[in-house]
Amino acid sequence: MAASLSTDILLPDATPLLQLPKHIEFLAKYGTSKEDYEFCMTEFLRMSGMYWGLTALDLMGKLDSVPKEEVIEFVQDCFDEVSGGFSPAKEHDPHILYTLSAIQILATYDELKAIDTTKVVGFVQSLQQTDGSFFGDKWGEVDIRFTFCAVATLALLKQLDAVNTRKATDFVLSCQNFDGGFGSKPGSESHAGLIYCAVGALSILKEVDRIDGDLLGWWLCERQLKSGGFNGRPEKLPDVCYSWWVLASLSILGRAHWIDKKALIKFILSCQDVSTGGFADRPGDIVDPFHTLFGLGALSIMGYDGDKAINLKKINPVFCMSQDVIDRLGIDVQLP
Ligand code: GRG
Ligand code: ZN
Repeated sequence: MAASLSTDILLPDATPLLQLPKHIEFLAKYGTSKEDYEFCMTEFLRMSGMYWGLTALDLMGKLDSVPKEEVIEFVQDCFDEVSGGFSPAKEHDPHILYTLSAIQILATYDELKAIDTTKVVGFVQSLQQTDGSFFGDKWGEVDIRFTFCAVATLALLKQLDAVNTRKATDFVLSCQNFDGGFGSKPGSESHAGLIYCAVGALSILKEVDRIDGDLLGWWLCERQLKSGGFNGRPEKLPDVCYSWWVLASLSILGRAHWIDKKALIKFILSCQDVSTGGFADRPGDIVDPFHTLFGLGALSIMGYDGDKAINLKKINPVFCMSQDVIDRLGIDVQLP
């Protein structure tokens, strides 16, 4: 366990219980007053914001606490019929990040029929480059995040063969560093979020065996600090979202039991705001749907069930969606 207090935090003395009814209330209310400062400032990522909130609600069995028709209409309004991609909000440009979020939302609602999915497949295809990498959109930025989004979108649509999967695998492997981790592109610094993208993509591509799970597993375990939380790279502060990026990666590698589970649970529970509901990155910070999903997601991977009235559903570590949705679609990825 790596630790130096300058890059760690002290937890409050008392650890709150898991506040599922509060989290449901927080997410169901989020965005209902469209004038809220924070809501306005996050328009550029609205589609992903909806995916985070809806998936968290689904994990708590409360997807019905938001009006489904309004959500589907929003997703349809963000569909660009010309390119086949989705934008984060109306009047914005399509991008692979929001295309995956849109497809995840529709898949969760069992409403993939609400759009022309052949156009979406065409959009993803159009982004693949000759070295196997993917652009995020027409402007040509390359990042391993976009590879994950591309293969995850196609897998959810059961169209993985529409792209060159051998080259996509080669590109992912080319982003691996000497320390066992992965960066955003070849030669870039290892980071837990990007490792999740690499390992998740390899799981979908059924090529997890191409990496050294012990070496990468060790790098990931070293992200756990004395507080119990994980950071995303050495010498950085712990943050609840890394509970997901690190633990989901370890889970895909079959090494989730390598961490101190009790300490991580304590850290995650300490990041709840017990009066407003929701999780923050660290104890006492402002809560948001992003950290709420990834806090609950990590608890679900660990099988944590602190509330008798509401159970957390099982989450799929690759797609970050309820396992029952992945089962309903009959999607098969490589897991231990
Ligand atoms: C479906 C769950 C899901 C994800 C879609 C977009 C995506 C795929 C994954 C994002 C992965 C991620 C969090 C990447 C982070 C990239 C990065 C280099 C962040 C650095 O951020 P800093 O410097 O954070 O603000 P730290 O914690 O390192 O200080
Ligand atoms: Zn975070």
